[in-house]
Parts: sequence; C-alpha cells; structure tokens
Amino acid sequence: MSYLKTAIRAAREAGELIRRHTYEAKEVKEKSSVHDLVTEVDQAAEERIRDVLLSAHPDHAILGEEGVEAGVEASKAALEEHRVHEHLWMVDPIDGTTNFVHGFPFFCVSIGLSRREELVAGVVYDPLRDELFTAEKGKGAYLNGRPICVSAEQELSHSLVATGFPAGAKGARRVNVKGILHLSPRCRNIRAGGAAALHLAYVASGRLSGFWELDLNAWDLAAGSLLIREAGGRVSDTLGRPYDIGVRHIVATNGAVHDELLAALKESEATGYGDGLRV
Ligand code: 2AM
Ligand code: CA
Ligand code: CA
Ligand code: CA
Repeated sequence: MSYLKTAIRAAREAGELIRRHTYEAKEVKEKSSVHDLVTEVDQAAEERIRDVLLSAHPDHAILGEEGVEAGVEASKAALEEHRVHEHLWMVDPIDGTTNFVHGFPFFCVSIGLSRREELVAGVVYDPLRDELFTAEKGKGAYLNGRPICVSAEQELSHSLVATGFPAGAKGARRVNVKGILHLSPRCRNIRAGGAAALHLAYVASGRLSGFWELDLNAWDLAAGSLLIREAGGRVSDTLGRPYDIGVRHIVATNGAVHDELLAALKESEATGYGDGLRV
C-alpha cells in the first residue's frame, strides 16, 4: 500500500472513532495545565493510528502527541528519531482537543510522514464534515480527491487570517496577543478556531490566506505544511526561515501575503524569538 493510502486509512479509522464520541460525555484529564487537556478518545485514536501505520510499515518510527511530553523536547525527539529511522510519522490524533471536549465542531486528525527529514505525505481529516485533505510531495494537494490551491489575495487588507492562543510555553499567549492587536486592523479579519492543523488545511484550500501561531509541535504542523506547499503556498517560521520539522513558531500563507505577514509580526515583536519565549 502507498504511504498516502496507509495514512488515509489511519485517519479515517481514527476519525470514525472520534465522530462516534463527539457528543458524548468524556473523561477529561488536565496535562500540564487547565488549558492543556486529553481524553480517552485522544489516546484510543492514537492507538488506532499507530496500529494501522505500524502493521503496514513496521520499520517506520512514530512520534505521536499522546506518546511524549509536549514542547521543545518533542521537536528534538522528532529529529533524533530520524537518525535511526528513514521514515518518521508525526501524528496528532485529535488536533483541537479543547474544542472536542466542549463540543465545538472544529477539530481534525493530522498525520504527516517525512523521509530523511523531507515531508513526503500528509493527511488532515475533519471527521464531522467528512473533509479529507491529502498531499504527496510533488503530486499536488486535494480535498476529497479534488485538487485544491491557495487563495489569490495579494494583500493582508483583503485577507482572512487565522491564529491561535498557545496552551504550552509560558508567555506564548501574551506574546501572541500583541501580534493579534497589531494584525487586526491590517487584515480583513482574524479567526482563531483552536485547531492548528485544520487552519493549515484551510490555507491550503484557499479558505484562509494566512495562519500564524507560536509554540506548536511537529505533529501539528507536518501534514498541513505539505498540503500548503503542494497547493502553491509558503510555510516558514516567524522569522521567514523555510519550514522544517523542528519549527515551532509558524507562518503559513498563500505566498503572496507572506512577507507582509512576517513584517507585521516583526513590527509587533510577536515572533516568539527574542521576546522571552522558549523555542
Ligand atoms: P491540540 O488540540 O492537539 O492540543 C490551539 O491553539 C492549538 O494549540 C491546537 O492545535 C492545539 O493542539 C495546540 N496545543 C494545545 N496545547 C498545547 C501545548 N501544551 N503545547 C503546544 N501546543 C498546544
Ligand atoms: Ca494536546
Ligand atoms: Ca495539536
Ligand atoms: Ca492533539
């Protein structure tokens, strides 16, 4: 089976499980804080994904959110894994757990694959809308099998842009609020849906022209970044350096508004570098 087909199967199986439990009571645990949650459904979905991926590709490594501590160490771990295994899957079983817990219908499964640190396949699946975003390196990006491309907006003033309120590193929210204050009058409007991977898929499919957020992890970003590149967009860190799987502070756009978004974040001192955030 191709890597993409395996990823699709894993995402659909996990999505089915998530969908079944969406409007039921959940057993919720706090991880690092009241802002950082996990449910038994996150864990069961990750198990399901691991089973599908490893039974098809037993020699591959898997970095899953619920298998490690979040934060800088996880990104380092991703890179370390690669020294041993040629292929590394980066898995977020539910991106948008807070939404899932509250019944706010905006969350997804995110599965990305890199080969020797180069992204080769990515799937983002929204189980409630049954929207499957897929990409393979060099083969374009698709939504439910139809090709997608990034939006045509040339300026921030015409752009719908999304961001998020990070839950991890201390101070990340405060830093990002500065970015939101600065960006807000400069773009058409701002959204913060609470699922980074789904926002990235929305940039790839032209529903958003840009997205930025601080302090994310490889499993949030890998699949969505490949989608955007394959859909004709651009992905970098908040200083403009091209995305790689160690990046935590992300800027992802249709390409046309990228430099304007980078410049605005720099002006607002909300890049997450040099402003007290650990990176
Ligand atoms: P999650 O739902 O998979 O945890 C919301 O702004 C985004 O931040 C979501 O994609 C969310 O992913 C992520 N997020 C939540 N808690 C986090 C944490 N402790 N560290 C980093 N990112 C986190
Ligand atoms: Ca989480
Ligand atoms: Ca996530
Ligand atoms: Ca998650």
